[in-house]
Amino acid sequence: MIKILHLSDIHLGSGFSHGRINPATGLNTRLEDFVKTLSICIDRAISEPVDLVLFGGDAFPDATPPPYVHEAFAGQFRRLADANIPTILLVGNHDQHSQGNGGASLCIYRTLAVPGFIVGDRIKTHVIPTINGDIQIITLPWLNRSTLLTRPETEGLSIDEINRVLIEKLEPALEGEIRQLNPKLPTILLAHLMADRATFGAEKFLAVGKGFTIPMSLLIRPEFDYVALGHVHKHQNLNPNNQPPVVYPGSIERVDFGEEKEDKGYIFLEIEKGLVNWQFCPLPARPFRTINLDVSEQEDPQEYILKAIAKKEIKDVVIRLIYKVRSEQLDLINNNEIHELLAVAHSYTIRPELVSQLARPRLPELGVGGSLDPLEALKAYLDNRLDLKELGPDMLEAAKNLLNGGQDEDWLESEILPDEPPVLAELIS
Ligand SMILES: [Mn+2]
Repeated sequence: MIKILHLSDIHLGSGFSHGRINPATGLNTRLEDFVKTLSICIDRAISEPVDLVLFGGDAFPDATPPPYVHEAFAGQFRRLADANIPTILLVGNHDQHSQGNGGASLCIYRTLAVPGFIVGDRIKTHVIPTINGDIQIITLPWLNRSTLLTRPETEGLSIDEINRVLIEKLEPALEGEIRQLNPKLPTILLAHLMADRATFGAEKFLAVGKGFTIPMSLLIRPEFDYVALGHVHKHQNLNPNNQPPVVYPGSIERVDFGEEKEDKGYIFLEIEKGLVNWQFCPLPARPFRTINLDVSEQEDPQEYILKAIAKKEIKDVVIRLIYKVRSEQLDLINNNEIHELLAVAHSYTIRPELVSQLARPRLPELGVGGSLDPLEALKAYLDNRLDLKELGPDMLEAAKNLLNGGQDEDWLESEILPDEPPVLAELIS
């Protein structure tokens, strides 16, 4: 079987705000974290050794990273070249230069003719010879409107329409690659894209209404033994019946707090024609933790905050403390104490959120949020205004009259009632 390591979304050089400068190296600690995690992937590839490394795209936060970040990336991938491990670097959306074509940040590997390295910046099939047999990889980089479409083709079109035209162009291009595949060889589609079934965190669908999504039917094909994806930072297999597996490995380190609850890792797989075993291998990415508190009803907000922090594992963790507080409580908060307690965290931010007096329900019987029946609201108001007791019945009567569109108030109905709300199907199509 052919052994492959599939990793994606390295984003080297991002998330510096969650780190600090390491005085020993002068580098941001988050760059060092990312390099360390990446080196664990490369170590595994070399120690196996694997026959091929597939990188699913998004090497850096953008196409023009500073030279020292570029060098840190190259320093790790160079080890694969030294070990004679073929490597495909696919171009993701973050690798593309906004002005130009192709993968500006990764094309240097082709220009330098790094042995065994392929830059996947176009739709193309690559046959890779390995000691365990040949394998064919179709590369499908991130598509943008200038990849497949000319300007006149997209002029005046909405994002959804462009998405449709893009897929109409992609389908035959991909089909063309599939038709010329060698049916005897194991086959992988390596693609940087948003699949329309991908989810985000708490199973929210990422793709809804965002445009530029690729239908699953283009990915689930009997010709593919494995579909190696990049782009979504949460690890997931989009095709649970595994025929073929359609896998996002996810990012290797947490880029921001949106990834707080996600496991980070890479995929190790063994493949031959018609058979694939794959496994998600967790990486010791630095943990992120949000401490979310509401101290607005606390008598001793300071004590409450300190106790809540003490209960959490914060050593070497990236911490975000958010607490809701009333403005008149601010004098009770001693920031120095909080800073002292958080000092063992890798880094931290503190965000007090002022609870507006107006936002607090003054009539608890009306509840918080939700929609109110105007008459119920008026009744509750009158019940709380003893001075209006005698006027109460008349006011209610007048209000009912108004709401029923009494006398000359016909315009109320036609002007104020909103149009029929759109049905859900329209919202998500
Ligand atoms: Mn991406």
